Amino acid sequence: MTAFAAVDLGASSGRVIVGRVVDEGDGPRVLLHEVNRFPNGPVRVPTVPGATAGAVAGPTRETLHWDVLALYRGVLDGLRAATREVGTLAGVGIDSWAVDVGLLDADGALVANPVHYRDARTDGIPEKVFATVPAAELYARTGLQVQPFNTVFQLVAAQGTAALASARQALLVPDLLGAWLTGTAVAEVTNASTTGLLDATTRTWTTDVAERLGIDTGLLPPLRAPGVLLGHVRDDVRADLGHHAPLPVWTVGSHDTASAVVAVPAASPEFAYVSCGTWSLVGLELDAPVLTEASRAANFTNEAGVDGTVRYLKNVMGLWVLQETLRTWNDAGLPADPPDLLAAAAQVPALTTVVDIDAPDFLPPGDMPARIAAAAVRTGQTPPQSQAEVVRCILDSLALAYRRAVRQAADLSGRDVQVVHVVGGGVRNELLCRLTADATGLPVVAGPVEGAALGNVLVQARAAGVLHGSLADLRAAGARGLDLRRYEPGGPGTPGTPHWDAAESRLFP
Ligand code: LFR
Repeated sequence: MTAFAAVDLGASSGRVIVGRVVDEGDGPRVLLHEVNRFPNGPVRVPTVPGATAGAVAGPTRETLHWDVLALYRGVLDGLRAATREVGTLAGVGIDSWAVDVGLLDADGALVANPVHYRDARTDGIPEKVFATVPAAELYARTGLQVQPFNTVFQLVAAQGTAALASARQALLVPDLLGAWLTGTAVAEVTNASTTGLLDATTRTWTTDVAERLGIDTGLLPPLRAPGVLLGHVRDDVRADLGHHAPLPVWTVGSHDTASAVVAVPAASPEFAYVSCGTWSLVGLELDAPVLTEASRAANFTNEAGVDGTVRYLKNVMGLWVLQETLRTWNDAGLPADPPDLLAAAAQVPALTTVVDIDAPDFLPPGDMPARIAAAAVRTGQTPPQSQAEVVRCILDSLALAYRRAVRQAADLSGRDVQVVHVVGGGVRNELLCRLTADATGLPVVAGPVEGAALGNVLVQARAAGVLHGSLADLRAAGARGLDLRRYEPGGPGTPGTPHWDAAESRLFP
């Protein structure tokens, strides 16, 4: 038995998970055990007027930040717990959400807490960038979807700030934590592909584009592929963890979605996936990017996957809308128990109200039920009234968005799709899985829940020489012993595929 620690940081919680690779004669498989879970979330912080003595105070601004030091503590606590549990770890791998960076100054010290991708500082920035580098040119180079939070837009938004002026290096969140553990600063390529500064074909930095946008290319660290040695945990940290042997840190698909896609238990290439957590990432795994104008118009992204694959996908707003809805109700003193609400939502007639769940209104934190009501009114529908109706509207709208994304991805890439794999927290949402099968008209295979952590461990295990072979071999090891559930279109409580056709043409004429 060999054990690895997967650090998987999500938008609402961070986790450290021990993955044991075991083989009882029927081939290797991975057993996961969570050893630490800690909360994560945005912290809204104001600037303080007059922070510079003698300066004329500007208007106070508020910025959404991540509390990255609390995350680092959670990671260290988790690695300590993992060491207590298994004695000696064969490695550590780190993945998290994408795009956000920590800036380091000339001393290598963190300048400020990373800004959260849901902060409004990038409002209007994409348009400003496109005036210098046209959107079509950027897409042809980077293959990246336009999301206001892409790192390139964040760096342009930060121009003129004291923080950026003092920055010498910009590290994506997993790379920042990896640098703190090992002292080695790199940009792991799957996550680097979400910056808007990586060439989709050559997988090198587009330094010429950065220069045209006035971005200091010195901020961009050397690139590293997933599945290599980053370095060893520094001796002082290792002593503090109680880990006696040298402790390697391996690069993995440090973009959580890249790790989740590694863990998709697909048996043939003709699959689509929904990596379903705070976001739902819906798409295909391809061998080469799709950089056509039609693909750009549909805002599909070509993010880098493990082993040179391309994650051709669309960001669907995801369970975030449900999470924020529950938070809004909770703050208002209304019942907000997910199992009860989901059971009630299952009783609501399907497709009564559907909204474009990917509309920009749903991106920032806030009162989602009010935004859903406004979206319903805008499209000539009756807003959902009861809490159950609101939840049902969210789930129907998500399933409709998954259906559109799967079909568009297949059309734009020419890939045939036979099955939809749902991985991540959404696996637990039976109603959503049923609706997804019905909406797409395809069987849904749900599992694993901890997709990103499993993919993280699989890539580490191969780097360490414990597993061998291709991505397909890793997937087979990951799938062995998983408890997968299959849903067919036309399941109980679903309206049938023709009703989704009608809803789609009503909402997206
Ligand atoms: C999912 C995810 C998405 C990315 C979004 C923001 O956790 O990594 O893939 O678009 O978060 O970083």
